[in-house]
Formats: sequence, C-alpha cells, structure tokens
Amino acid sequence: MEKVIGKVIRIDLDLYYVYLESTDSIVSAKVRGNQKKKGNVLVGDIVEVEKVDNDYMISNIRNRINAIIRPPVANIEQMIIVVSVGEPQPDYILLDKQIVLCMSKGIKPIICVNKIDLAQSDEKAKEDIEYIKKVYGSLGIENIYISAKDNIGMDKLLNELKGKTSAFSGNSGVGKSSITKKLINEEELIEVGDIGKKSGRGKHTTKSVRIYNLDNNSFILDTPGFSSYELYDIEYDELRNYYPEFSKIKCVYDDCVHVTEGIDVCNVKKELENGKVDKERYNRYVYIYSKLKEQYDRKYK
Ligand SMILES: Nc1nc2c(ncn2[C@@H]2O[C@H](COP(=O)(O)OP(=O)(O)OP(=O)(O)O)[C@@H](O)[C@H]2O)c(=O)[nH]1
Ligand SMILES: [Mg+2]
Ligand SMILES: [Zn+2]
Repeated sequence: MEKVIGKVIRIDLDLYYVYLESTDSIVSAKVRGNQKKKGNVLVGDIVEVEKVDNDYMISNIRNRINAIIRPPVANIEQMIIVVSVGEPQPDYILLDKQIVLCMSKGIKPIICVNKIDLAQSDEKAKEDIEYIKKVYGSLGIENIYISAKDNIGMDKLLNELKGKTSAFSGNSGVGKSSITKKLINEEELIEVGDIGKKSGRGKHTTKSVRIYNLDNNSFILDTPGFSSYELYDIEYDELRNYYPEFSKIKCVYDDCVHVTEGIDVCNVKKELENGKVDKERYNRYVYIYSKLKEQYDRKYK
C-alpha cells in the first residue's frame, strides 16, 4: 500500500480533492472511517493519502498550524477580512468579531475594503471609508482599499498575498470571489467556471472553500460568505486581550475588563472621554462582551 502526503484544496460533499506534490497532480479522495471519527478534514489540511486499488483514501491529518470553523479552513497564515462599502454596507460588529478571532488564533488579520468605486456617488460609502481609515488604521492592522470592479488597489493587495497562504473572509456579497477572479491567472480561471453558482436570484454565491495558486508559494482561499457569525473558544473575560488599543492602556487593576469597573479605576473609560479610544468600537466591545458573558452564564449557572 502506497502512502503519499498531499494538501486538501477543495471539498465537495464527501469528495476531497488533494494536491499531491510528488506527482504534481490532483486526485479525488474519500475519508477513512477511523479518520471521520477523529474530526473533520478541512481545506488547507496536509493529509496522508493511501492508494487502495484505484481509490485514494485520506487516512490521517498532519498536525495543523491552526484551524478555524468559520470560514472552515486550516493552516492559513493570514486572513483577508473583506468589508464592502455601498452594498452590502459594513457590518462593524462582524468586522470586530473576525479581528478578535484572528488575534485569538494567532492569524494575521488584514482588512480589505472593497467597492471603493461606489464612494464617488454614495455619501455613506465615503463616510464608511473615512471611519475605517481612522479607527482601524490606528490599530496597527493593515488596511487596503480596493475596487475589484475597477481594478483599484489590486497591486497593493497582491503584494500582501505574495509568499503566503491567505483566506478571504467576510459576509456574503462583499466581493471575495470577484477579488479572487481578478487575482488568479487565465489558466486557473478556466477551471473556475463554478467559482460561484448562480442562484435563483441571479447571485453568484460561493458554496465551498477552495484554494487557488497565485504562484508557486502563494495561495488564496475563496470561502463562502456567512450571514451569522458567533465567536467560540473565547472567554468573556479574555476578550479584552484581543483589542490592540486596550493593550497599550494600563488600568488600576490588571484584570480590569473595562466594562463593569468605574471610570476612577478604568483608564480605557478615561481614554474614551479623551477620544483616544473610539466610542463606537468600544460600545461594540461591550456588546460582544455581554453576549459572551450571557453564553458563559447559561452554561455554568
Ligand atoms: N461596485 C462594485 N461591485 C463589486 C465589486 N466587487 C464585487 N462587486 C459585486 O458584488 C457582488 C458580489 O460579489 P461576489 O464576488 O460574488 O461576493 P462574495 O463575497 O464572493 O459573496 P459570497 O460568495 O456569497 O460570499 C457581485 O454582483 C459583484 O459584481 C467592486 O469592486 N465594485
Ligand atoms: Mg463568493
Ligand atoms: Zn479598564
């Protein structure tokens, strides 16, 4: 029995497409029963594949650098969090949650604002761009402003993707697949006929995660958008650790969560008054905090 190592590049129901470096080929494989019990195989996983007669079977998942549930991917180095202005408008709670998830998993977040072409005619779109620049630009998180439609800023984005494995993340309709299409070369594009299946409403919605090669050592993962998004693996009282703007501020008590404490002991609250911490982002923090606390209380009380 021959055993080879490969990378899962796409999953279609119970078919797993695995790239085998040894033969520079893609095979479709199934998952062994014993592996099924151990846990889900994700796109991005490095797996052991066995050839039994003419069938390939995934028998083991190699240790992961990281794995996340939404989008369901493994072994990524950075997450390109795509936000669009205009339609759909930015969902800032969703953006904050995605940043928190990246921080908690040690994945580098990059904020990519798409559809900036719409800012010419849409006042709200313009305001959103200014707001993101001001608030998120000062967090030390990379911000890139693009239009996949009009080819604005694509070179800057491409620069960030070079030599890395990056997953696109964001709600449905922000333009993840449109960006992917612009970035990959002709040869792969032909193969991408199904980059989004046209639904009854005429929308192309991505149904499954897929890896594309930019070049020999750069990979991008197009992922399905989500309509709801919950944080997991994060305790309410550690949420504060994933807010870069809080880490620079020292409160009277080291375990200050900046919510229930008084302004006399909480310096985050003081900086709020001084305008150094963005009030709206802080309010979203309190909201996410209270949701996590509710979850915790339901579980343990
Ligand atoms: N005006 C404008 N429209 C864009 C731009 N990029 C994408 N769109 C449009 O936005 C819509 C959604 O784009 P998609 O690329 O399918 O979005 P997605 O994030 O892949 O969506 P899901 O697969 O559902 O998660 C399409 O109608 C695109 O033509 C842009 O830069 N400007
Ligand atoms: Mg898509
Ligand atoms: Zn505090």
